[in-house]
Amino acid sequence: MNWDIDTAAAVLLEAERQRQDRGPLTDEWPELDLGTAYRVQKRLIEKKVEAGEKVVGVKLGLTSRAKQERMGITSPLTAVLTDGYVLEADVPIPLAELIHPRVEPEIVFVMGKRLEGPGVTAATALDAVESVHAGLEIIDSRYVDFKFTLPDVVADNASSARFLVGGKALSPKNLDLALEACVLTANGTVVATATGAAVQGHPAEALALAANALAARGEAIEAGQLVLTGGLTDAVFVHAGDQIGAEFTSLGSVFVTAA
Ligand code: 0L1
Ligand code: MG
Repeated sequence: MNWDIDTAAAVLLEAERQRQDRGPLTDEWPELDLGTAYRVQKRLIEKKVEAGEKVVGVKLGLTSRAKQERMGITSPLTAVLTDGYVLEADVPIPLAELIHPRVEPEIVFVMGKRLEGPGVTAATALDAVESVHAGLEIIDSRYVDFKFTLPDVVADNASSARFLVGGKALSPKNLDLALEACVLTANGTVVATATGAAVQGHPAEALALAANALAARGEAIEAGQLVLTGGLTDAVFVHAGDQIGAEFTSLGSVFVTAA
């Protein structure tokens, strides 16, 4: 194959649509560097938008040590959320549409103001946040066994598949998000715990990181957009009939089942 940005985006999109995992792009296209991978990700999102989806926000990935250790990658990354990834409350994870989904707990921001780097700090980032929510992200790498390099996973829009956001909305002003505790449960059993500090020391640090990284590519986080700040814990595999929950001290609980 003669690899270029458009071909790589089309191959990854087809893998997602056909539920067909594949080897890392970098095995066949070793020249795929990080800058090129973000251009593949951008093209992949353009293709989703051309097919009718709308961009609704941004997500960070690999912001916690638990996730970095699991994936063997130490750099956080950003990806794009579209409405095609939204899982409405009480709708089960559609296993028939996914390859090998895993679920992870997230702290989610809804932006009140536009946030544009460079030079964004955690304090200025938090000032732009309208509300904070509990969330769950369903990830589904298009690569066999979730095995990838950083450029591979960036090109694959950070394994994005579905996400849901809890209905409880809190102002960030009265919260200490570093101390916000989260328990991840699978069928009622605790499988992992963390506090918000797991996400870059504070989820607002992750938000600032995203704004500054996007600025380097000429982009910003818009008012009204959602930001998933990254899995607090490792992600758990999910099978038919499972119920996964993210239970937070202040942000409330979010549950999802798989069907
Ligand atoms: O929130 C996250 O850390 C998502 C990382 C995406 C990469 C993956 O774990 O497949
Ligand atoms: Mg995530």
